[in-house]
Amino acid sequence: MERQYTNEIEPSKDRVRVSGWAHEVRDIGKLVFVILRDREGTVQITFKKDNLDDKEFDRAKDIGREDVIDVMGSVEENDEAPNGFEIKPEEFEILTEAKSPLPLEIRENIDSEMETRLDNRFMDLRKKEIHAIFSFRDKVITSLREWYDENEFLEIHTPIISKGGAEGGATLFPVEYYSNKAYLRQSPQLYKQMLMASGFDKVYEVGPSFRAEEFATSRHVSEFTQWDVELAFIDGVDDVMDVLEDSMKSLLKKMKKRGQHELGVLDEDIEVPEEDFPRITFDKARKILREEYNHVPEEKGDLDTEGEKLLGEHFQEKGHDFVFVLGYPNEKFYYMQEIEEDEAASRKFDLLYKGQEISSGGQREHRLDVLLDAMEEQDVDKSNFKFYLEAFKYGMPPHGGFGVGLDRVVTKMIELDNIKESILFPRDPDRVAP
Ligand code: AMO
Repeated sequence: MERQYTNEIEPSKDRVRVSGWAHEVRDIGKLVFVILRDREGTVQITFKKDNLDDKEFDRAKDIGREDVIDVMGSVEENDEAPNGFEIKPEEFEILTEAKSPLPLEIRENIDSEMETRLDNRFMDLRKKEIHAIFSFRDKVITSLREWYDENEFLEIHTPIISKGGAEGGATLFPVEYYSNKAYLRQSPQLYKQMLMASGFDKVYEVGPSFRAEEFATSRHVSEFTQWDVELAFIDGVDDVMDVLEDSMKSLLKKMKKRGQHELGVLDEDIEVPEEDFPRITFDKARKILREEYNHVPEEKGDLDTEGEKLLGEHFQEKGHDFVFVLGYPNEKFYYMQEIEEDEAASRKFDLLYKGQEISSGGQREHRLDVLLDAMEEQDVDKSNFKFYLEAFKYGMPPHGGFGVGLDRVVTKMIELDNIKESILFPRDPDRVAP
């Protein structure tokens, strides 16, 4: 008989088969109540002494918490059962027994330390709230992919093992590559740009990126999932921001509906942006921080975490969860320099969502001579980028793109405290297992 998920069961006299974990077991003499939990929810199984022969009933009494069980029986209405019905078992198996005590308490209302939870992540993931985060995340990916497919972006897969990194040497993870040294990619940046010279026109890639970040914060991890996009024949950086804005709006709209179940479990809601995302310059952002919050970020070329938070608050008060900041000082060779108002700035933008950067991108420098000068100026070792530079010699169209930190998007959408909550098995400087 085919297995059903608990949320597919309806009260009827028909027989059903369910499999899962014994979430709760209550033995009250002539009755044994087991709450069976599977991926989609829970259902009560009621073993009655009167309905089973003695041997079978004794076996039911042996069921322990978190044992894996398989049950076949009829579904009967019972107002006192959690869903208004219960399964009256006719046949059942204990497929595997769970040892006791459990390494982590997973019943509702019992919180455990983050590190204990991550040490026992397989167990932690059995909790319905934690499970909901990952089914929400799955739906986020489906929704974004739908938008990019509908808008004719080609999904690509570029190498994880690479010769150099586009985001600076300090955060590269080295890999022994036969007799040479290679690195885990920091971003698919170089490859997505090269594909613009191959005529791929509009591409996206969802995959892991790695940063040997030295500090541990609630928004950084060493391995994260990037949603990367690149498009060619753009008229300017606004075309790139339009793609990011439209796809984010579509994501939120879809998730408000599609994620209803998970949002209910997590007691969260989603605000779908009605208006366009404000687009302000980096200089304007610094001015708001200075004049309204007396905040001057330590680094000249960035906003810092506190600055982003304050700027987020500033715009949230005006009804905007999202804000683009455009025209960062040029610190990466691949961004096109100078926007009309400020020659010292680049066409790089960040997108902030609820006071946190969730994406960086911009218009790229597609003119080889200008690109080479920028590399020279920024002391970049060109020999590591030979393969990349080749692509600019034989017809590279104007282009731009961005990378979205998918884990940060999920974290912010459902208001999790730490990015690690949105990652199944997170990596940080102190954790490489499980
Ligand atoms: P950037 O380095 O800003 O840009 O990364 C893009 C986005 O990826 C996420 N992110 C991270 N998330 C978690 N932990 C980290 N350590 C981490 N580092 C980055 C953030 C960030 O906004 N090549 C460019 C993109 C481009 O121009 O196309 C890049 O990687 O959400």
